[in-house]
Amino acid sequence: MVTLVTSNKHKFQEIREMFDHNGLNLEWHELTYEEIQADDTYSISYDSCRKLVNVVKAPFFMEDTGLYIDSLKGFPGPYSSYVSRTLGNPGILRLLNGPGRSAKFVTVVSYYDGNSILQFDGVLRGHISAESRGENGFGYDPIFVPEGSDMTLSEMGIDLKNSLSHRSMAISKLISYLKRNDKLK
Ligand code: ITT
Repeated sequence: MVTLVTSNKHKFQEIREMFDHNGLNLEWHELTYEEIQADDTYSISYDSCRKLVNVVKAPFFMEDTGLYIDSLKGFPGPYSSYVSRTLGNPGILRLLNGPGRSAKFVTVVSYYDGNSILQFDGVLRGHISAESRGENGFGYDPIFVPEGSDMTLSEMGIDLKNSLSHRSMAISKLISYLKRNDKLK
């Protein structure tokens, strides 16, 4: 049994769906942990995982996700959580007047097997919509339109989001690793 550490129930729901589809069990350890401020999602995710090694029973994983807006030099990136709580989606829309709306989501999963930490990533490119749309999902989903789609992530249900998202790419890599290495017995 593998444990996911997160304070975010939406993340747990999305990831549990994927584990379910693969016939795997997932335990949720609901915990809010401190994140360092660093330039990239990989170091933030690694550092948070390392600090949990003596707190949570292995094997476990957590993930860090950031929204990077090209015309804002990657902002909010590592500040995604703070910016979502403060500026929110209306604030992001106000910052972006006109063209230059391309952006990406990056998810970095850090998995601790009791011995070492392994990382798996996923990137979803797209753009920030002109207005907030949709009822599903969470966070920046109402203002993010994936490449090749007309819908925001919020207008998609969980299955459609999971078929293309940053998170599902990173989690697919984790699941393949776990299956390949027979880590789930
Ligand atoms: P944990 O750290 O406890 O897992 P969190 O919600 O703080 O939960 P992150 O730091 O990874 O998670 O997320 C940073 C911000 O990005 C936060 O405001 C999220 O709502 C948002 N976010 C993360 N994944 C997202 C997704 O798939 N779609 C839209 N917004 C997302």
